[in-house]
Amino acid sequence: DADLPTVDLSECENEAIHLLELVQPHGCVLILGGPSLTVQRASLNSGLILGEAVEDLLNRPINTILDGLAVAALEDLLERAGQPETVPVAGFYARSISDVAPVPRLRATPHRIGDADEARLILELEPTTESDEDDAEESFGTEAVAMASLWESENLYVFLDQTVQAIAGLTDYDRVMAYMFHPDWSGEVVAETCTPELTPFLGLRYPASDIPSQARRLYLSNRLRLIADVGAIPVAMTRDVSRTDGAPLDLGHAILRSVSSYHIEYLRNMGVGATLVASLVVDGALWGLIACHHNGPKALPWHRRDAVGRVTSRASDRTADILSLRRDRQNRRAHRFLEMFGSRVVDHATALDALFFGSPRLSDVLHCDGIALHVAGQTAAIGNAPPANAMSVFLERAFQQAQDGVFASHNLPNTGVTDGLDMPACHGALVAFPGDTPDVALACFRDELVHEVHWGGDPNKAVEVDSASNRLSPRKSFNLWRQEVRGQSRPWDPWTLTLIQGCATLLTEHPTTDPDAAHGVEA
Ligand code: BLA
Repeated sequence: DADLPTVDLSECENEAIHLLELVQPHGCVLILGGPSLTVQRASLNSGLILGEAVEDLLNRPINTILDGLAVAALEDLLERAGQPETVPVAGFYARSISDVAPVPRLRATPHRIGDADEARLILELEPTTESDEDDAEESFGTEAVAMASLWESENLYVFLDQTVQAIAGLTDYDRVMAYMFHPDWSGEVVAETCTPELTPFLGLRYPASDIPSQARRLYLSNRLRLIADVGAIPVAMTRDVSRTDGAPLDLGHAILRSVSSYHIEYLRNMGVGATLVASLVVDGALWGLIACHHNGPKALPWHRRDAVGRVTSRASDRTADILSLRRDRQNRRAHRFLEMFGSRVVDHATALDALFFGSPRLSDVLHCDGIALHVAGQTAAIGNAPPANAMSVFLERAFQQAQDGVFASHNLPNTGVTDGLDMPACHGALVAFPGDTPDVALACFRDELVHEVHWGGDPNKAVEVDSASNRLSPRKSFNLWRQEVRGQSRPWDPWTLTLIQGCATLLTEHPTTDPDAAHGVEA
């Protein structure tokens, strides 16, 4: 909502972060294809992890490299290409066959890429230890307790607070946050737990450019990302021995994908050593993130990471429930008011009596500072409404911008509808046009609400342009930056649009909708 300077962000937005062909060095990636699942490409560190020269891994069937591998399950996964996904293949343990392998045990996680005719598997291998495997059981216990705690509160912020506590208990990250997107894709830390040495981020806002749109799109389908070491040097892939088309490899769903260097720079500037981020998805849209930071490197073992995925998925569902309960409550309240208002309209001599007298009044329910009813060039108003000489022009312009017969703005100067009009006191307006003309309108107005937004770093300098290279880079400081927001009112919730539309319709059905009949409440 804030008016921020415009930098050309296409450099950030256009980076194909799923096609960088780089992986994090704490594991390795093999690309398998063909009937015997031969290695077509490998991350350059695969040799190091599997105890063989990486060139020697290429063109080899996977069962000559790994032991204890669920090869049948892998073949099945490959064959199911093009069919609706049924049972996904979970990860499993494997061993390197090479007797010089430095790592005895591996966690293997496969997923399929490509369509039916050129399907391949991405097999991700992460070194694991026996104690990791033993920890899996304890992790399940902690997860069960975490899951149970998510059902205790119907208050969104209390619930999110319980969620970040639960995830901190499960993972031991130094900072765990719930990050909520605003309609303009800026975001806010709405729940947090962190170690006492860290400065809390709770309540801070971050501009939309911190998380570009292609990243937000990816996070909708790939709902969990881990950066084990912000300082790690990414590893490239070998050539592809199966094809020469040069089509880039899509690592969008690989947990070992190495992330954008812009984001690495961002985390360095923030002093973060490792992260784990899971998506909160509500009604099919990215609603927020559970973001975990660690001061130093941290590769959370797979079973705890999966647990975070499951807890976050349940937290998404719970968020949806809480928001829908809230919407239901608001809609019921609006509905009750409309019923009462309907009978009042019938009982009163005039529509204006119904509108301006009785209890509760529309202005109380809508929390507005002025109301005007406009019929055929005549306006009756109470409270802080535009003067009569501004009204017709205002309504005509608002009508042009109305959607489904309603105009709503909490930032009138920005919409242009008040240009040149003498209505300095009105900063927000909600207007319903029950007919298909601007001649009949019910309008509510809100005064300015001066407030402060606390940003994590100056949002005017969110993105810096390096003058030498012309390359964009994230800001260096994330210290509290206070912005005083003027010229705006409190925003209008969706239910207020329904309510004013309902009232306007009821009023026009009243036979005496005639502003001249007002009891001395003329503007
Ligand atoms: C990604 N930026 C991200 C992600 C977060 C943030 C959470 C997702 C990382 C993930 O899921 O692993 C931002 N991190 C934050 C914020 C907080 C936090 C706001 O902890 C608040 C506490 N970023 C920039 C600039 C560019 C940029 C200038 O600031 C581009 C020029 C890019 N950010 C950028 C990109 C990604 C990203 C490209 C995607 C990284 C990837 O998945 O490869």
